[in-house]
Amino acid sequence: MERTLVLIKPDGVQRGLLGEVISRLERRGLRLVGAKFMQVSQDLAEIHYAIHKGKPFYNGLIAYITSAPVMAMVWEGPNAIAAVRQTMGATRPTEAAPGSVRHDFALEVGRNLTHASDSVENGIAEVSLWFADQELVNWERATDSWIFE
Ligand code: DAT
Ligand code: MG
Repeated sequence: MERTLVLIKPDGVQRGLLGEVISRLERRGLRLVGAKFMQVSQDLAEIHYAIHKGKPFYNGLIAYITSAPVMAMVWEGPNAIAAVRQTMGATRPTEAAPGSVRHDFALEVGRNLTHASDSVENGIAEVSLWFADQELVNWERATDSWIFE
């Protein structure tokens, strides 16, 4: 079972797309493990996006993610990393597959609505960066055996 950190970024919150994005992840069959609505601090933003430090878009990226609240979540399931990246779509909305969140609701790479971990290892690291252990809920869903083989 994989776990992925999902953020609905400030544009998604401001545009009232929380329900839309969460609904897609629920319908996909993923299981919610943790969620919090929060303002991102400068420190957290810089650690989360450390890999992009020095790139031309870095300052704008930090300003964007700290500009308004985000919805931070952990979702789990078999192949959760690939499944959620697919549901969100490619980084550039104009390259995102039709039917994906970024295709259906976004136009610009700097306003692409969501974040999702890009590997199992980064999923583990990002979940522990954003959530304390006691904020995560281990539970079984009544429908699990109809979704997880
Ligand atoms: P993703 O969010 O799909 O994992 P990423 O990790 O490569 O993409 O980049 C993180 C975020 O940085 C991305 O969601 C939007 C922004 N970004 C990436 N490349 C960019 C670019 N060339 N110009 C502007 N913003 C960019
Ligand atoms: Mg990324």
